Amino acid sequence: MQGKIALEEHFAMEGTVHDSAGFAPAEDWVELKARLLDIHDRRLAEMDAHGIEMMLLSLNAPAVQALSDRNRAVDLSRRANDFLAEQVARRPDRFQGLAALPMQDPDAAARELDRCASALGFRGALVNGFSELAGTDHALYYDRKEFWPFWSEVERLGVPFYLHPRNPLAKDAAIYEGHRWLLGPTWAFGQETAVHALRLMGCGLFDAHPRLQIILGHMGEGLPYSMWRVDNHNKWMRTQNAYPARRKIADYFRENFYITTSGNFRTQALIDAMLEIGADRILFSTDWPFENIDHAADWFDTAAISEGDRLKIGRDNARALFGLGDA
Ligand code: GRE
Ligand code: ZN
Repeated sequence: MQGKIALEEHFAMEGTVHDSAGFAPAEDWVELKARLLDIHDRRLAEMDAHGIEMMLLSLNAPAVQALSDRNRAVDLSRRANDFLAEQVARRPDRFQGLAALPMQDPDAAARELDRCASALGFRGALVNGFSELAGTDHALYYDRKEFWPFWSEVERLGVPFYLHPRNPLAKDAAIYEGHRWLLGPTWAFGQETAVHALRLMGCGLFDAHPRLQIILGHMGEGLPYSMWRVDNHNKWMRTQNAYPARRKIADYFRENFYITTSGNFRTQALIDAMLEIGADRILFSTDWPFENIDHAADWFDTAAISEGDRLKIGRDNARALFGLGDA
């Protein structure tokens, strides 16, 4: 399929690229690093070769979210977003931006999102999971009340928020002890991000802000496959889930979430997602440079789905969600 739009597509700056070093064996790091630091050469050639017209770019992980100093988080976000805006300005027909945000300071994050959406023309934000903050030894998840004014601003601006994975803090990762292969994209990324998304759904955020739209990668981080069980376990018991939100979790999933195909190039999983969240809320993505563009595109272009659904997932849903026009 020609004209695809992809939106979990990462770049790095010299100051953040080392955050990705632990995710490649030494012999592949040279390649991964070069891919992360490139925007206009290899990346564009890969896009041309595989029918990707547009990438929405975002900073690598965990970057801003791992800076426990609030001021450094604010500073890195600004620098990354200014850098990205310059890159986008060189090829606005092929690249658009998603903002990095200093969630360690919710007011500053709201202001930075406003600046990115208004002054820089970015299409939304991509945040790498929970944030760390000096003075607290725990992960800050965004269902906490101090983030609700931030969410109010996201809703007002009408831009999507991509909740991207990161690994759990070491103190929360006992289950992976002695099994480090389960960290990262194998399993821990999905577990971490799915629980964060469920916290957002259960806390009542979407009752207060029904127009918020959250994007999850990796075919929904396992949530489509488990959505029925979340709401329907132990049905005979008089009390099931006790949470502040008013509606079933699946209602929020279907109305306040989109998912992408990033790094999960499997037709069986896509069809399950289509049956749970619907083809209107699934968006093509690759997860370059961690995944290969040819692996993503060759799979998607020939996946056994209808051509109408392919056009929606490959391009039209993203156009509508991000206001990318009909060019
Ligand atoms: C990502 O950000 O998408 C990512 C990493 C590390 C390994 C795999 C991966 O940051 O997809
Ligand atoms: Zn990613």
